[in-house]
Amino acid sequence: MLKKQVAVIGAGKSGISSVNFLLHAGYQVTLFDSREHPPGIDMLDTRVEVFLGPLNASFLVNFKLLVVSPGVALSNSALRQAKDAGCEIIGDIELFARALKEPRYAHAKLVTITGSNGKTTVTSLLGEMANATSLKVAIGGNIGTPALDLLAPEIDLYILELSSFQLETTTSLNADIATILNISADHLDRYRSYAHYIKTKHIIYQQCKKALFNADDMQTKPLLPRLNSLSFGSENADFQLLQKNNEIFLSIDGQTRFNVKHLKISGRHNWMNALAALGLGTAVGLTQEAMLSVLRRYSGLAHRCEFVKEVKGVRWINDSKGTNIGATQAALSGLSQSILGKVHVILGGQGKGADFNELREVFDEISGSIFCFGEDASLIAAVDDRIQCVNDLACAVRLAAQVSNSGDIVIFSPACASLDMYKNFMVRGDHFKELVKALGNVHHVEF
Ligand code: UMA
Ligand code: ADP
Repeated sequence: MLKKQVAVIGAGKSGISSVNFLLHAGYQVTLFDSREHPPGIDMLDTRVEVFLGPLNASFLVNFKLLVVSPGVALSNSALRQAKDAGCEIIGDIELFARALKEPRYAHAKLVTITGSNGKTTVTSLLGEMANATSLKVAIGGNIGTPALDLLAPEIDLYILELSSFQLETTTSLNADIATILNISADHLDRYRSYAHYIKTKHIIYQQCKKALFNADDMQTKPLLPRLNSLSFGSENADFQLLQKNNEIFLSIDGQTRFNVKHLKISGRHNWMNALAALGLGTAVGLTQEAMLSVLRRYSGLAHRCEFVKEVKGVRWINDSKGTNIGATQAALSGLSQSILGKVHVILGGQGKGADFNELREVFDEISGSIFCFGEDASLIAAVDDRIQCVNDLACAVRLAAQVSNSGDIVIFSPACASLDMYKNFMVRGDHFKELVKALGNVHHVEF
């Protein structure tokens, strides 16, 4: 009997994971990648036929099922022609969702997390909370490990971070609880409009048993009125902030549970992330004891408002993962009020079609200097006369060191993707950290 044929598009992490899953499930797999020499291609199972170079519709139409990687836009003309010819287009998350219905996996619960910002923080925080119980937990998706690589009969709880790219090719998630943490403009170079981006985020709620939305951001509220839902937010929510004796607490159902001064992650946006994790954890039955003990010790992830070093009284912060305007707004908001000195900002990179004028308000809160670099530096500089364009990150760090004084903060929160000058946001953040650390060494010589 002929084996069922599937095409996998993209030889990155999710593509290779899909190939392995499909081979194991008995499919005959053909792999396509638009690069001429994708790394690791020589290590592939010899049963897989590989086509490299631009996607060709006349090849693709021969397959009933195409499994497309999240980095490949569905607007690609070859994919559109294949779809018009009747090919089914899905992604690795849809393969995962279908597999999870198999009897050997069906006992497990699934939490799915999306949003423009805070996804990785909430996913890892919830993961630590779940790991503090006796449950067997698997954490993956956009955060790093492809979802299909997590599948195992012994897992009790899957926690998936999902990007809008992954949601585009997903139709049957069926999560026990799904959340959209917040929505602000991002990836507008990939979507027809902001409304299209929002609609894509809402795919996460399809067939979910319960939704958790952000009461401060009604764009996140499920559109299906009868969907069983919970909310988190500053006020009027199931998981909200409460003030008591001039202190702020995270609360559950109106009961104060955790004083935010005990959180190691800073900023109001992280209070929201903590509330969201409490909401998701409660919905899947984690104990409050486990969740609150993790909140007390969780110190956040690298490249997200990460303290790097104090040099001559100036504190340097790496927020390289601030890759859109909403993230940079959250990172900068309130910083000036929390310190005696000035806040200086370094930003820039690829703007992904964003309107940088939206940063004007938060720039007005800041009294320090602003330096920008990268592909869209001129668009950023047009927002405010105070902004100075420089050649690169090294130059920005050097100038920021010259203008800052003891008691100030310098934060690198790019509001942009890194791909114009770096492999990814981590390499960019590591470069910033290196520059700051070196600055400490030469400080007494140069200044
Ligand atoms: N490719 C093509 N044609 C194209 C575009 C890409 O053939 O038009 C090929 C590339 O040559 C490459 C492969 O596709 O070989 C790359 O696939 P990919 O870009 O989908 O990346 P993966 O390695 O599969 O990683 C993906 C996610 N990447 C993207 O969504 C861009 C990873 O998220 C995720 O961790 C991983 O799956 C596992 O689930 C990264 C990301 O940047 C961190 N996500 C974006 C974000 O967070 O903003 C959405
Ligand atoms: P994501 O995975 O969605 O990109 P991360 O948790 O990695 O989110 O955080 C990325 C950046 O977004 C952080 O560096 C911070 O600047 C900002 N951020 C984090 N949480 C929030 C939030 N709840 N609201 C707005 N911005 C946030």
